[in-house]
Amino acid sequence: KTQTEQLRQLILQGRKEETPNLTRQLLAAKTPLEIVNEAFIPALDEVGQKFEAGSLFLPQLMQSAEAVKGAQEVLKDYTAAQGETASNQGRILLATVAGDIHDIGKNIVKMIMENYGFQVVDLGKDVPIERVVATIQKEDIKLVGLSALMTTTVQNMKATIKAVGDAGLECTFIVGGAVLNEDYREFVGADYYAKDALESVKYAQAFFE
Ligand code: B1M
Repeated sequence: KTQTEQLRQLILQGRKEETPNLTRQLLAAKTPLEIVNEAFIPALDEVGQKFEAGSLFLPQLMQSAEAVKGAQEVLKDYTAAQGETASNQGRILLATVAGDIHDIGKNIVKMIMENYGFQVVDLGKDVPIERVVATIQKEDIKLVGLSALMTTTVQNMKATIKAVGDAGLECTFIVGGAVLNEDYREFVGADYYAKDALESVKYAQAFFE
């Protein structure tokens, strides 16, 4: 078995004590983004499918998420130590919308954006609409990335974007998250749909050019 396959298995089994170490070893051969794309995402997708099919339950889903979080910390430390990139590429606010506590994807986007020299104002998860509006105003934010993982919370994404407009603030919105697609982007009134972290970087670079 390859190490990548082993990491996938550890995540599936929710073995959170073991994922950081294996991730550290894998960094000798893979980039952080390769580890995300080849191990984290496929494993979490499989966990999500099994959860939906009822062959795996919430405690296991949580264990798998924990196993990824530990591994992600390793990637974060690694990229931070590498980070000699210019850090004035522009500023972006990131938030997982109200009602939604999924933040693994948002945190990956944050890590990669920082790695590319963007300054990230991270409001975290389950962020109240008023808090997004107030921060944009206070920090004079022009580019916003919103994450939503559930069909139910896509509504709050739309409401957040609308509230920013209603407050008379002009922002460009990039949206992402497992359930998002071009149709949802249009529905919520965002400017861009980013399918992953690198696409987010691409839109941010174009925005600040
Ligand atoms: Co939940 N969950 N979960 N979950 N969970 C999903 C989303 C689900 C699809 C699983 C399923 O049933 N198949 C389902 C939603 C169904 C739907 O609405 N269609 C679901 C559900 C139902 C729930 C609960 C309601 C379960 C319950 O309690 N009964 C509950 C929700 C609670 C709440 O939010 N109010 C819940 C809870 C959890 C955990 C806490 C256990 C855990 C989250 C831990 C955490 O994030 N801290 C969890 C997990 C892990 C998942 C799955 C398995 C994996 C999500 C993930 O992290 N993916 C997920 C199934 C799935 O997605 N396959 C599922 C990996 C991550 C890297 O991908 O977030 O898509 P993603 O991010 C990508 C891109 O989308 C993009 O870049 C990232 C990197 O490539 N991107 C952006 C994301 N955000 C962006 C923002 C940007 C740009 C790009 O802005 C610039």
